[in-house]
Amino acid sequence: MKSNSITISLILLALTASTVVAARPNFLVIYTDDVGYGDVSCYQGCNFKTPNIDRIATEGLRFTDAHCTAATCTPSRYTLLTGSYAFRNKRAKILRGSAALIIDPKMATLPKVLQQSGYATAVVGKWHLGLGEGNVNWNGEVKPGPREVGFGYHFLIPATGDRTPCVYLEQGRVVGLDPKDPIEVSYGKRIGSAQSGSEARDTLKMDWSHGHNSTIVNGISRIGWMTGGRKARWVDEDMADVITRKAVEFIGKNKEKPFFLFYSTHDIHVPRVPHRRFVGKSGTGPRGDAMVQTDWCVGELMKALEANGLADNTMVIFSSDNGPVLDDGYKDDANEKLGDHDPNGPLRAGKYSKFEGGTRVPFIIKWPGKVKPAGTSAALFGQVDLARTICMIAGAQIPDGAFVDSRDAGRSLVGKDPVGRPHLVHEAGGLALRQGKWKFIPAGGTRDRLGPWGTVKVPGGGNLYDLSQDLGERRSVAAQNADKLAEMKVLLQKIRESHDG
Ligand code: NG6
Ligand code: CA
Repeated sequence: MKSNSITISLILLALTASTVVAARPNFLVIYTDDVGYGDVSCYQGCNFKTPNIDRIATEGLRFTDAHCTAATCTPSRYTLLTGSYAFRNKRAKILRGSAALIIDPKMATLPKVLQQSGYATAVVGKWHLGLGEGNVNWNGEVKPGPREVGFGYHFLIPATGDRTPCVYLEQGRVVGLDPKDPIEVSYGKRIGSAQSGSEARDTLKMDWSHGHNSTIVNGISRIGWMTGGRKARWVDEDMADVITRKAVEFIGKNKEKPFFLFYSTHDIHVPRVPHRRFVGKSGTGPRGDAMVQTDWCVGELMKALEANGLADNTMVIFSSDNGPVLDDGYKDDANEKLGDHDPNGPLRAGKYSKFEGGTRVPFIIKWPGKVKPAGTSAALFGQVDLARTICMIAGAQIPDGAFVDSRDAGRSLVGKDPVGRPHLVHEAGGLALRQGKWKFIPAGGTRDRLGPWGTVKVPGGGNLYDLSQDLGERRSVAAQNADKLAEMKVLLQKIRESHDG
């Protein structure tokens, strides 16, 4: 009798445990590259349609004031994964393809905390957070890397599509490397005898406009030098298919356990070379075609969730790593074929800028049963909060001292807090600050427009914008609001000096 009741208790315990495990949601973060506020059709009328992304909004919540941390890639990604503002790490700037890993493997990260609580974790796609300890030997095992910061699986574009090395890295190894044709990468001294993009300019598939004139791979010249690894070099046209297949495989393999998948697209970063299925589909040239391709990839991921019975228990987030850019180094008709498409929507400037267009990006969440369909939220939301918020939702144990700038934004993420963050730092070279409707840009220069750029010189005291009246940041009201300006200057300094993220 006694042993029977023990057996029953054990069964009940096991059932409860498995129910709890099953209830833990999966997280799919779709992190696009250089996609602006106006590049997704549910944000405003685009010249092309993004139906799969729009469907996430129809089934979920679309934020109108959500931000990545910085107006460039590396710092935004660093913050998303570490919950620490990137300005606290001096190395978190646009990295060369030969840069060492900038996340300390001892640091608690979003994937590591989830992994320690039983999640399967993966990053598929663009990395750009450095690899190894400097002077990486690409012919051996490359580490430390994603594995050391908490990703159980990785399949990477190591830096960017426009930087060498132009090969994929899977679980620390270059995919398809022929040991007889070893890879060497250099960001200083020129290596190899192949002609560069400057020398063989008339042979290029896509001409460069600034920079991007070193090693030629797949008919496109890149930043940085690279020799060897000929069979392993990627084909840009296939990149979206390759990484999407890897992500879909990961979903299928991990359907029995909770997972965190960081799917990080190369699109719509330069060079914009979509597969021929998408060429001409947007009517705005390669930049828009790359966006149509991204939308297709999103559709494939959604299908994979549905096919594996995971759609109902997966939180899907769609966002971008910085604002939009047009000519970012290649002559790809981004300006010429733009028509009346508006990559930054109502905002000013984009990538590289302290104006809102630098960091205010599409941010959409779908989480069936938890987030009501077809909503919009005007809450001020920062990707810096994803680390703590996701770990809290997962019920993971967050170590003391982890995620220094990351707040639990769970209520805002599900649409229950219409206000959101009290303040948010915006990094673009220097820092700017949001507080409610106010935007403070300290003295100095910042980029304007979308490439080609102009420079705006912000005068000594700094500029202050009231976004409720002036979303396009056209009229500084610093003189009329001297107290507010002074208060925000002090607050920004305080955040800079202490962990008051
Ligand atoms: C810039 C590159 C630009 C892009 C950017 C990084 C030049 C002239 N420009 O230095 O093309 O690669 O770095 O973009 O080289 S990001 O989205 O990864 O931050
Ligand atoms: Ca980017």
